[in-house]
Amino acid sequence: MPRTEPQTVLILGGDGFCGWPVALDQSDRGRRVIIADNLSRRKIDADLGTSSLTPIHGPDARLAAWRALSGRSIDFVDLDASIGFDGLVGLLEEYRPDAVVHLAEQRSAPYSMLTPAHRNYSVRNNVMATQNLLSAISQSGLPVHIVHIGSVGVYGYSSKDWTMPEGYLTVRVPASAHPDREVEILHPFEPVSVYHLSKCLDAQLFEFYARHDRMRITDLHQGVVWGSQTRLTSLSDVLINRFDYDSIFGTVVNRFLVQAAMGHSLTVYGTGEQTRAFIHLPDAVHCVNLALENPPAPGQRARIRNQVAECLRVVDVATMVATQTGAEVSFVDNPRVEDARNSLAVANDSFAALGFAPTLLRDGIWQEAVGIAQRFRASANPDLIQLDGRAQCAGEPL
Ligand code: USQ
Repeated sequence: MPRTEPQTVLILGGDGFCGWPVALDQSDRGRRVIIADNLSRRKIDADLGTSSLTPIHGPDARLAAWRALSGRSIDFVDLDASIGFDGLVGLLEEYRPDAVVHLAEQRSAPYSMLTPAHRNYSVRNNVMATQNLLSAISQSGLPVHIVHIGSVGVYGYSSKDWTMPEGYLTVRVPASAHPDREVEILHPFEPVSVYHLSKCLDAQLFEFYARHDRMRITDLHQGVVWGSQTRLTSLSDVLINRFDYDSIFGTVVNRFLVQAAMGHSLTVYGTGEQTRAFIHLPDAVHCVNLALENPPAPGQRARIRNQVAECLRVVDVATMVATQTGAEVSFVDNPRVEDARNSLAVANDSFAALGFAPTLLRDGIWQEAVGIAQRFRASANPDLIQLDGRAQCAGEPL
């Protein structure tokens, strides 16, 4: 399939941690961008008593600042994709987007495991947002390319002595004729949380709609994101992106950076021998664009790309941050249900073939350590470092 330039891009979840920098990047490329978001991430903060380290402005202020700085407009629509099927159909009819970037999902593994209500919310919200989008596109008949942010964790994290392939596995099936037949199947799922389970269910929906409705779908299996800003979110404090460091939504590298800036020791869970895949936020934004410009053809199976730069053990990440900042490393009881140690290697050949040259943590961590975490450290709240999420959310999730 030749490289294509989408003209109009609808971004579901464009108010979130990855969605906002993707929206700015797409607008900066001269594309018409529409954000649809129900601001649920901000509402979850209010429920949990958490907040971004960086003070984030509301959508109207952000979009006005972007317009003033760039001369470009981004439309904003308040829409909950998990219940807004008619709204999605209306958006597709009104804007006729070439592509939809789908990030309208609850993205925290710990949040998805807080209570039965949070488990149910995570599955209902994530799966129904995906189903509504696919069903709305099917109804519209438009040749929309969907780019979805999935997760490496749908496969579990144990690739032992092989490299995790990009979504599909070749298996040998005993056949009546000799030799046995080789077929490619979706890589078996082994989710480690209800959140990851919701991404597995998404993947099954993509398999169906790509095959049955000839829909063009790219599923990006993304690793743990580190860093919080891009060139464009750094243009003005009104455009600044969120930076989570609490124990429910904060991802591990960013938590360590804030902990170091606060003079807190780095909270390595267990022995820190959990190996995870990582990617820098600006690289993740770049990869979304590469995926948008390189869609699968109609009738092809869902294209799965691993959006990953490298695999590292948590303890090695902590050592890197400690070396750069002088912070102490502490080993605390692991509040999560996960393997104490695992080996993991993840293929990223498909993005490498498109020219992706990732920033590695060892090359970028110093910049992050002296950057935003230092600047806003005075507003960091120590109570968020180890939050008792269950106590925080007596009520129902959204
Ligand atoms: N960890 C610590 N100390 C901390 C926080 C985390 O040792 O203070 C450990 C965790 O136990 C875990 C690892 O660091 O073993 C990664 O945890 P994380 O919170 O950074 O990331 P995770 O829960 O896996 O989820 C994040 C995003 C999710 C994305 C996923 C990619 O929230 O949206 O899908 O990373 S992946 O892990 O590859 O599935």
